[in-house]
Amino acid sequence: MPKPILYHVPVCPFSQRLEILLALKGMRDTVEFHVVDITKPRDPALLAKTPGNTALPVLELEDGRILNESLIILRYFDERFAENTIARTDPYERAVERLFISREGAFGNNGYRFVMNRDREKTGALRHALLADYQWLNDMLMQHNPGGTFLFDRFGLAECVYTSLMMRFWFLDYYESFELPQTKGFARVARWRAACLAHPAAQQVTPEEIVKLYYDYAVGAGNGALLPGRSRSSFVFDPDWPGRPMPPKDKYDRIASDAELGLV
Ligand SMILES: N[C@@H](CCC(=O)N[C@@H](CS)C(=O)NCC(=O)O)C(=O)O
Repeated sequence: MPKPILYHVPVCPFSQRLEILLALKGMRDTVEFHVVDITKPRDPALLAKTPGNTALPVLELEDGRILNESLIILRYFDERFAENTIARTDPYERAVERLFISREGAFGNNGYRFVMNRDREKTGALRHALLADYQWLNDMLMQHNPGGTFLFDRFGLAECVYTSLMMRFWFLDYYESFELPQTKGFARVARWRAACLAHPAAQQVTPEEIVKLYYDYAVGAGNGALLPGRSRSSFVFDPDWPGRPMPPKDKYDRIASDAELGLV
């Protein structure tokens, strides 16, 4: 039987959120996954499916129709495989869930801008901006479920969306020694974050994998782009990340070589 095909980059947070949703629904096998290596020129046949857009994930339905944007595909999966709905069904809760999710783009951007920065003068402001996002999440969680763990009674759509981003932010723990302040103002979001990171449906990536693969982001190059003096991106599939050493942390001072990163 034909299945929908998801063209994706497994280490990308926008792909992982879809994997988390399918795992929660127990439906990973209903979708065929095609892995794309973004360090290589893109297959023209794939590019032709999404004119004007190169970003992944891209979903191709059995009849050839295309969808992109992870949040759109997320809801499509939830509605199409509706036996076990993950989004809230009560209209008010649905609205709160949407509001909570509405900040994910800014949250992701703030984390990525922070890791990619190499100007020490800007570090404080970038840290501050990300903490303001966590503060907003803390306030939302306090308002809607102060004594609980998740936004509602279980790991839901909001958690699918944010967990994969918070897992990418392991790169901030490593390269920026970033941690949430251990204060009352962040206690609720810290509890939520810990439960999200530990959830069994969200174990597709590890901190070691993220720190190694995202080294190039930490020195300013995203999406598989090549840095000066380097012939390979830290995003390459071969050599695979488990065999590579942990990257150096001195991102403000220099860019490590292919050899030092175990890429040749
Ligand atoms: N807003 C998009 C973002 C997707 C995105 O940025 N994907 C990255 C990988 S993490 C990508 O495909 N980069 C390669 C490219 O844009 O050509 C979504 O949520 O799906």
